[in-house]
Amino acid sequence: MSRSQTNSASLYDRAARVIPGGVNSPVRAFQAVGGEPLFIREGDGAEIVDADGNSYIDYVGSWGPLILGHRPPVVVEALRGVLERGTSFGAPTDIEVEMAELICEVVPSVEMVRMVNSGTEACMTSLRLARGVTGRDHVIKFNGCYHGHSDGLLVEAGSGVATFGISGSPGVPGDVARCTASIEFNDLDLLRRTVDGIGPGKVAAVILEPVPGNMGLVPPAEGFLQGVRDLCTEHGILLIFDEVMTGFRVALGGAQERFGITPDLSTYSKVIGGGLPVGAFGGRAELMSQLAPAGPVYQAGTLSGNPLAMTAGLATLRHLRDTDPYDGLEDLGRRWVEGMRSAAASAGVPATVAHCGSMVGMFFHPGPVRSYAEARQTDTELFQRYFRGMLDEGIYLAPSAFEAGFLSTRHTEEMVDRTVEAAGRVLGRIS
Ligand code: KE4
Repeated sequence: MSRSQTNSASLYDRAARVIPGGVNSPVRAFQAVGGEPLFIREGDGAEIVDADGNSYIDYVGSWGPLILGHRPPVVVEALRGVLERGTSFGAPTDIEVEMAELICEVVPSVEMVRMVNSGTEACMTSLRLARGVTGRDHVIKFNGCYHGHSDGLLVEAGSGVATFGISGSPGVPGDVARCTASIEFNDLDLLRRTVDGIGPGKVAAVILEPVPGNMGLVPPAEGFLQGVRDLCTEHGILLIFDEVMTGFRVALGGAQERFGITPDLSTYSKVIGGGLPVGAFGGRAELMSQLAPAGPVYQAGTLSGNPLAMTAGLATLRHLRDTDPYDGLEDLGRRWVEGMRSAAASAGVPATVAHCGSMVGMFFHPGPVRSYAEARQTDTELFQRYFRGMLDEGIYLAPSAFEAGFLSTRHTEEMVDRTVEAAGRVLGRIS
């Protein structure tokens, strides 16, 4: 049953005239799944309603921030309160001190934290800090891991053992890309050879998503994260955990708590803003105190620590700390995986299904899927048809085979079961 999309279509037509691609972030354009994007009118709990009044169970959750679902009362009430004080002062406030204190309380590796306005800014600046502190220029990232769109991180694997990156986008100078190597995830030997290939004392940082969600969900292999940590320690390389997606989601203390790894720097966004624009990065005081105005590494932001974003984020993090929903989210993620595995098997569709807490993922491929190279071998054409079928069933998935899904504290077992039943019907029809 195809649902009316008249209003979305006319909004998209207008948008395309005045916004590049009709959207303010490329993945929203549905290019990876075909057709035109839905325009969303409102959200409540685990559900959203589009411009034509169609409702969906939402597994995007604004790409991760909404771990408490849409319009959680604790956040809405807190925002109502802070609006009585104002929206922005361009001066320090008590709220951002409380936010910094809470992050430092919950994440042992973070002794100091700087607020910014996006995950891109957090990752970009954490690299600048790592280079400034070590005096080294090269950084290593992993294919399929996304750390925002700053020049030094929009880099693809170069030729051979990727000691030198190549620009992943027009506008990124080759000289910038050459300082970033991008290699396959879950391959410790390749990382060791890449560090050796670049040369001693040259690599400032290794940055990674500890549980990648930007190539689809690809969990770290047993021992991989510890191996990266040990290799960085051995070579005086700073390890940066990009916890923009995993932070406060896969555990209160993020992936570093879940896997027991201590990075040198960590980046955040999404959950810590409760749906408002925010980013942050933090680490040991000896590193963070090198940032302006305390130290020489420059970084700044007009709206950094914005009272509205801090208020929404604080309300979210305090609620997570005080209610500890993580066991429930883990159980729901497991239910989703078991249901999806069974639905795919019943339809005779090879699938690799995984979760890490409330992050979920399904590849149409017998698996295993341990890297971006393997993720790209999955059946993306089948995913397109699956995505469309699920939309018709009232299930809103990320519009790309290379994204993760997100559960919230407002998703119920009944919703997950309904989603699994829908998947069974759709896969039975399209395979
Ligand atoms: P932003 O600049 O989009 O706030 O954050 C960049 C970023 C950094 N690190 C990780 C691990 C991320 O997942 C992201 C952004 N995530 C994507 C979703 N895959 C945002 C969606 C979009 O680009 O519209």
